[in-house]
Amino acid sequence: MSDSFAAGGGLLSRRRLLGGGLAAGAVAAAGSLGLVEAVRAEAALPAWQTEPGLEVRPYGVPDSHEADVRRAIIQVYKELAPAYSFSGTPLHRLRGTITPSGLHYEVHHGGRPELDPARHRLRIHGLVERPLAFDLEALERYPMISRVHFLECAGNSFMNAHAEQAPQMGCDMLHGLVSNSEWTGVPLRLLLEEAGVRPEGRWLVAIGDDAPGLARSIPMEKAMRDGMLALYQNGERIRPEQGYPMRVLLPGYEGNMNVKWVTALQVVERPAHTKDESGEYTDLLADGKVIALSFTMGVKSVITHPSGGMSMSGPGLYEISGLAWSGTGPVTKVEVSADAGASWAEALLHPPVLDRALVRFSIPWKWSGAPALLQSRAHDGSGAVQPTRSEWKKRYSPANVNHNNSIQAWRVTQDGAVQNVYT
Ligand SMILES: Nc1nc2c(c(=O)[nH]1)N[C@H]1C(S)=C(S)[C@@H](COP(=O)(O)O)O[C@H]1N2
Ligand SMILES: [Mo]
Repeated sequence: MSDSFAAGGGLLSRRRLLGGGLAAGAVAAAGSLGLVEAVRAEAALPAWQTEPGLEVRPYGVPDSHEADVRRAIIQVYKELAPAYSFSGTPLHRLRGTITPSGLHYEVHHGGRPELDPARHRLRIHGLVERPLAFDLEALERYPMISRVHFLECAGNSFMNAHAEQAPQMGCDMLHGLVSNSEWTGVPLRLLLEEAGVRPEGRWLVAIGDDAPGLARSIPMEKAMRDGMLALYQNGERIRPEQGYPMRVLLPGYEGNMNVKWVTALQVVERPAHTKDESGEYTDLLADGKVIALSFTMGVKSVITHPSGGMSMSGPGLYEISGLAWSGTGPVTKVEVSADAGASWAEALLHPPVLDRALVRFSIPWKWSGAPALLQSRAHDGSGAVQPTRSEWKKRYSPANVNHNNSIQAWRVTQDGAVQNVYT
């Protein structure tokens, strides 16, 4: 079978591996086990074959050998404010697209409150006909919807925006502030319609019941279109880290607008310019202007396999795999380059390709063993294309760290190390 290259640097047609006939070489070692050893190995039966297994348990956890698959905790003001923390999903240790709930990324501005679900209330007040308060029991009686959506912190990939030298870190530290879950809850529209929004009520201020009382202004039109009061995450009640017992979910919008532990929705005429939106989440542009309220996350992709900190075990066939997403709609195309951007080949998008959810892409790659530069570039249905790092830097002030959706470059060295580089 001759190789059909799809682009330079050894990229093969994205359909190639699915056709079969190309063993990646990993299984070859098993065949080298001699007959005598094989027989001896069979003779000594391990305990788990001769005795009953362990007792059943009411709630499962990952195997003990997987204990190092965990979130990377980043406390940028560790001394001053340890409760202000980020923890990145180990994207490079996961496959598929759904983030296990225990590994969903976290951003806490003031730590995680421990709320009593029996006492928690969601109030809808302000410019409404009937101010309402809901407890969890009442909300359980409303019709619910389920949607798979990504959530991404506006500050995701900030280290690559910011640091002079490309930081040597893995996907968890660099890009781990994005996760993907199936969220289930009550459409905000149902609750708002019950309260009766007055015509002048064009905005909502959502307020969280944590120490910083994180608050964000949300366009009423967005809340009515596809906003959700999420109560469940991947089938079970939302984790404490994700806002137990309830959070706002605004598909495609920057993470901080998805207010956790939400306790109030105040209907107002115009944006409140809360501390959270007038400070940290204002985007600074190159020309000195700002985007005071920026909502939608840009089109983006990250190669997770191989990625920073990994090492390749010699030349041969590999599958390049990664994740892509856009806050605007479904990803339509991901291209991969293995020759520093000289040529690009289209990767396979693994179904289902959902609206504002993570999608897995892959492409087979025959690594010659020479130094290589791997990059991925995502497109969405609005025609938006992921920018290069220099294009992205041109748009924003050097002080801006939010909304870095620029193309990531991984260098593979001759000895198989994978490093983060700026191009
Ligand atoms: N009440 C409250 N809501 C909050 C936050 C917070 O600190 N307090 N952090 C916000 C930020 S900055 C992000 S990116 C997302 C993170 O959601 P997650 O921790 O479930 O991943 O929640 C947002 N909602
Ligand atoms: Mo965030």
